[in-house]
Amino acid sequence: MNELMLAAALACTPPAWADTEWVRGEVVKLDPERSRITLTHAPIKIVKMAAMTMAFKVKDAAVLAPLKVGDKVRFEVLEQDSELIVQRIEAQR
Ligand SMILES: [Cu+2]
Repeated sequence: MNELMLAAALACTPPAWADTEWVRGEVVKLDPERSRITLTHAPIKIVKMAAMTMAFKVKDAAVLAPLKVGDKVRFEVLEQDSELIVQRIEAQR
């Protein structure tokens, strides 16, 4: 029974790109050497996370290059291996 329910759940999983969400935030710290960024972020619905300040991994450190601390940004986040990965991020100027 459990296996059947799991199979049904997997069949209903939307494609990965549909699991991303644009979130608003502000840059607190940049760590390109470790491909990480610390952001104060608004609530993230897809993972039911309240607003907070936390570090995210970025898919590619190059996305951090145009950013500086204090920038207001919007970013697209995706949950992968129970870690939140920033796919894209752009400053709102
Ligand atoms: Cu968070």
